[in-house]
Amino acid sequence: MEAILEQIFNGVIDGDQEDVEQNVQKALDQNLPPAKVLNEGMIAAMTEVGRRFEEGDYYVPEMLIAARAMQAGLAVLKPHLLQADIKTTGKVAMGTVSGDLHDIGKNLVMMMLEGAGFEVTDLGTDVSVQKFVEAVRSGDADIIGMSALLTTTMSNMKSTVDALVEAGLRERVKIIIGGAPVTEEYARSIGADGYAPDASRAVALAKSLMV
Ligand code: B12
Repeated sequence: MEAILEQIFNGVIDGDQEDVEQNVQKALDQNLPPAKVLNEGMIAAMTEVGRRFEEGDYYVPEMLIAARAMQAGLAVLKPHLLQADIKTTGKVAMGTVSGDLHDIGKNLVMMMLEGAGFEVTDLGTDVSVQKFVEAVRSGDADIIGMSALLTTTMSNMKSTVDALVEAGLRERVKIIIGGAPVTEEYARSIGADGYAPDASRAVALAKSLMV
């Protein structure tokens, strides 16, 4: 791995915001592809952070400062992940489901969707079923995107799909879901229109649902 990617990886793990910002900029100056910086530097680091948490080597505060460092790096990377002059292909409203505060993955998916020309509304984190339903009712979304990182909050995706059916709004919108514990099979089982394991495949999925 390029030395600079290793430095970014270590910076995220150590939660060193300034270091990550500077090294992401350096990597871009060295003409490394933004997607490589993202995947091999930052996302790989968050996977390692998750592993350390699972092993009991990291606690919530370490996880949190790593997340902040990742977000600082993402801010530097964002303009480079976006491509200019693309026509809008649809409206997406994205949120992390009720009870869940993880938003790095959601934000990344939103960034990539924006880059692909979608008009994206951020419903935030800890989004209630009602708020998702309102976003559809108000006509602000062709697609609803739900993110969940906890096995305990995933079921709120099903509650949202069920509430949309009950409100007679299900046919008006496509529903896509994602997040670490979510699977294709789960998406099918709750009646969502699709699942994607990462942000670039989320874009391909959203595009495929707009045709
Ligand atoms: C950072 C982090 C935190 C941060 C979050 C900061 C933030 N602003 O997001 C903080 C410290 C707050 C946190 C808190 C907690 N966390 Co946490 N956290 C993580 C960690 C390390 C990384 C998550 C992350 O950002 N990954 C990087 C992003 C880029 O990946 P991603 O989110 O998976 O998103 C990608 C895809 O999934 C997909 N995607 C995501 N959303 C969507 C949506 C759609 C529509 C689509 C199509 C695709 C898609 O595309 C994304 C981009 O490629 C994970 C470990 C892990 N490996 O996931 C644990 C993890 C998710 N946390 C965990 C736990 C247990 C908790 C806490 C309960 C800990 C505690 N005791 O308090 C709390 C819960 C707080 C709450 N109510 O939400 C567990 C969950 C276990 C489980 N199975 O339920 C994990 C898996 C750690 C572990 N290995 O045990 N956490």
